[in-house]
Amino acid sequence: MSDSRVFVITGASSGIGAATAHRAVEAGYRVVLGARSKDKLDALVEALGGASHALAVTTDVTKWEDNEALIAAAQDTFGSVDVVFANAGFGAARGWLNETPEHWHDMVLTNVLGAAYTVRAAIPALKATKGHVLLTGSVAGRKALPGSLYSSTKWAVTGMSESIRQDLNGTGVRTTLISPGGVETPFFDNPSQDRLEPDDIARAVLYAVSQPPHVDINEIFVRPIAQEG
Ligand code: NJP
Repeated sequence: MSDSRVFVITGASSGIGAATAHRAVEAGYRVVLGARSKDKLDALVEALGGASHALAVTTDVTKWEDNEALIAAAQDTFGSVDVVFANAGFGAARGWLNETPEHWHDMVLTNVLGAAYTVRAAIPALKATKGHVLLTGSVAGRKALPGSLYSSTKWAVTGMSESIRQDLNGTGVRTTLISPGGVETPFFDNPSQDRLEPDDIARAVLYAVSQPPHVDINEIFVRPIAQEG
């Protein structure tokens, strides 16, 4: 794989996004890291080998102009955009009365509109490179979880991924939905040994992007071996 290929990741400051950045650099990509936490992104750039391998761009995916700036920074600094991983997102307490309306507001905007904005901003660049779109869905986007608006947002991402795939059909751009089960990340407040590691998902992402150009892995669904639901 050429080392000129460029991999943009949102939600890159921790968990699945950060683990994917490590695997992408290992595979020869240069990575562009988007999230709101500048300090974490700067530390990750250092851990990935510095400015020749990685670029940090402070990004709030709910803001359209931040998504435009993320893609522009990737093109200006590294020359192209080959992969975009719309991964930023977070959850909420289950139960229709158990979370604040403000938290719901921010979660829906981040998980749904944020992902749509990131892909929208990237499409012209991806068409030019016959690149690859990946979105982080969830097991919760394949089965309804009780009292979970989070689950509803991930059902939206499941549908969004297929909508994007059909919209880009024939352009050479590939689309992959990554649907994880439980992964041990800051997503959860309580630690558990029964979950996947972020690197387990990162390897799935790299599997999808490393296929020959005529192969489009449309969805990868990964659960830990002990997950019931
Ligand atoms: O969690 P975490 P994961 N704009 O908390 C960022 C899905 N998922 O890796 O902005 C830009 O380590 C946040 O950064 P910061 C999950 O729904 C997970 O597990 O600096 N970025 C951080 O980098 C999500 O879509 C599990 O606070 C924003 C990242 O998002 C994806 O996996 C299971 C942002 C979250 O990283 C990654 O989550 C599953 C914004 N407005 C799906 N808001 C699981 N862990 O079990 C947040 O099925 N971020």
